[in-house]
Amino acid sequence: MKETLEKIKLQSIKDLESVQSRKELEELRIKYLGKKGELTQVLRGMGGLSPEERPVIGQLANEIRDYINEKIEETSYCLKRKELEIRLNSEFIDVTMPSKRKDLGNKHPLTKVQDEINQIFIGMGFTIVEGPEIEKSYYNFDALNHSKYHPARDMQDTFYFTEEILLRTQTSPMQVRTMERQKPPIRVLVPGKVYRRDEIDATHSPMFHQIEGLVVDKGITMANLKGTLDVFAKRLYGEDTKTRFRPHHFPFTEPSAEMDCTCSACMGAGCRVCKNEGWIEILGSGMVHPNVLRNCGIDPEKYSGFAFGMGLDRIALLKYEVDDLRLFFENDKRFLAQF
Ligand code: 2NM
Repeated sequence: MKETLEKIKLQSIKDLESVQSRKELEELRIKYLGKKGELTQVLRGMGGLSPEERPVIGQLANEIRDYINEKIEETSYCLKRKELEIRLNSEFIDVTMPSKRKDLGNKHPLTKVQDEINQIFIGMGFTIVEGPEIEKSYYNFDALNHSKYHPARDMQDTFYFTEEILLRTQTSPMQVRTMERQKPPIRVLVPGKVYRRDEIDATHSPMFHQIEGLVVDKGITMANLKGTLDVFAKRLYGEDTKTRFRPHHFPFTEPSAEMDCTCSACMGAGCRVCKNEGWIEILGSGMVHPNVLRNCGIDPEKYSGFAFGMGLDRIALLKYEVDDLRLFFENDKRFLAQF
């Protein structure tokens, strides 16, 4: 039995030397120390030994078991180290390597034109204000001098929640709110989304963008209106741009005028962009109606003002020579990435 044990010890040393993986090591552990392992068998057979032999063989068997256990742990540790080393080498990260280019995106063309227009008016002392898209019909129509029978109030043209609550059709309700809470001098620009019941096509959308401006102070005249808007046109389209004003009608201004600019594509010579007119209509304007000032608690005997409004979408279409408004709202990255 002693010889068997010595043989087991020698064999286990050999086996342990040739072990290549932790799986093989585990197999080896089972081979010697498992339930049916070689050493376990020997220990089981000790019942047949004489009382003198038993402690001697027992001690030797225990020594060999401890020895094999120790060797297995040692080998296991070495194998783990080796595996780690291999992983560290193969999973090496070069932190100095340039990163993959991220798709950064860019500003929407409408946002770009909006920012540009905001900057021009900020440069002339205007403050940008924004307000609710869900409005009271009082702010959208009544306060702005629209008669009870004005066609824009029709259910066919405006999105109503109730008789009193609607989606604003212009940003001027915010100008009323501004005049209600702020004493002149007032110089504000109100950009934002507006809503009208339109069928979608290349030039119409039920949601679009407006920019309206308002100036109220003592002694404001049509000359201030024309001067301010002429400077705006020159800043937006270039210093050579000329403007002209044509009489018009709006409920909230009197007198009212529409402003045209010389076409920036052909400098007034006539081209595809201006449909051979040489001029492009870009905004509506006028002197704020005394009724509107009164509705907002401003005395029209003391103060006067001018206001104007323009469609951002149309200005952007012209600027980038895009021929379909829907492209601005479809959010196709291939289109938007061009700006
Ligand atoms: C326009 C044209 C003309 C306008 C008037 C006002 C207010 F609140 F002062 F009465 N805000 N915006 C106005 C005037 C808007 O858009 C084509």
